[in-house]
Amino acid sequence: MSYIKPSAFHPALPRNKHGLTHRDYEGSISTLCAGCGHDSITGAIVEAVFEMELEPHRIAKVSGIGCSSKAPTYFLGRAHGFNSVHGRMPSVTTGANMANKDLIYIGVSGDGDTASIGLGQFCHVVRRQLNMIYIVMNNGCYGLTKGQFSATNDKSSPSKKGEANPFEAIDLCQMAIQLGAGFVARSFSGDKRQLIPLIKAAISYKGFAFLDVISPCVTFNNHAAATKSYEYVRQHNHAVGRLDFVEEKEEITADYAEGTAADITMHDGSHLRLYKLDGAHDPRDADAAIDTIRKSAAKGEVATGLLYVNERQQDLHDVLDTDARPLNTLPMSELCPGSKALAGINARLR
Ligand SMILES: Cc1ncc(C[n+]2csc(CCOP(=O)(O)OP(=O)(O)O)c2C)c(N)n1
Ligand code: SF4
Repeated sequence: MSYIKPSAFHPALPRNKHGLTHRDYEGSISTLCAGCGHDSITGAIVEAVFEMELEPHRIAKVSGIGCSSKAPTYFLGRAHGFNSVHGRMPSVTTGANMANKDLIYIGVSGDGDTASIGLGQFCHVVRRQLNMIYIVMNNGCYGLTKGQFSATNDKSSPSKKGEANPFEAIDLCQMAIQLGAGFVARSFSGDKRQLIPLIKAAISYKGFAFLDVISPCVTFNNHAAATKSYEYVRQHNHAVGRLDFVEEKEEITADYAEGTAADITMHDGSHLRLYKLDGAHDPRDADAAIDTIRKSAAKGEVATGLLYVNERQQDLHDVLDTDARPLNTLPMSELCPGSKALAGINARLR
């Protein structure tokens, strides 16, 4: 089976100022489970970049490991891409950005990739204020390795076997604000009306832009007692042996107004209550942003929208006062000062 999309398309498809169609912003066909929230985020990224009329070759996609980290394969097939190591997307992106600051860096990670193995890397890329968009596709579990709890899974939320999670969740948006992120937002994969503008704003932001997107895992949020659940099918149909069956599910969408809350029914019948911030929230106030997140959580709601923005953030290149030209464009004569200059530096250190 080929996952390469056919290149033929209708000649009347609208083209942007670069002569590119929507198709030119897509990637290969997704191999994720049907209905996975990560595919909806992929769709939102394609839409945002197409509408912004960015040239795909000006973008670099970097990810770690996980179903979420596979997602960059499914968008911007003409962009640069690097699928790195579990939890190490931030350091790889830092290296790439140091070498060429002229590209737009879209980092894609999972809640396991970021809040578990990659937590240290996450903290340091935030405090270094790397100019990038960091998207966490947050499903509260390790989807790729069969649904173990991740560190963002809510306390008491049951696993597919019905075991309650005994630990408090890490709130990545609160952490990002505390560590100095300049742009922090939260959204839901099925709410394109909110998500696409947030992605556009994050791309336009100079500095570290963090987007935590709640993204349901259709396969591992199944409740054990549900007759259509993964476990139930396995136990009650011996004919399928140990083959894993992933039932096709519909994408969960949400369309609700600012200043209102929406009750989202997940695939396992559990509920997620989203509250969309309105004009009453001042995103320039970091303390107020953390307060809003905490007060919403205390009411059993997840606050979504632009939580915090620092309009005067310096990025890492400003802090380090690097050359205005990208490092990869400097000639060898400038990059290497020669052995005489090196001998002088060494002499000063003796
Ligand atoms: C160093 C290392 N440790 C563990 C793994 C196994 N592993 C692969 S993906 C993953 C978790 C993925 O979870 P998440 O980042 O939340 O992504 P999701 O699949 O849920 O989108 C783990 C533990 C690995 N690939 N590399
Ligand atoms: S296992 Fe979960 S996170 Fe992974 S592709 Fe399937 S639905 Fe998505």
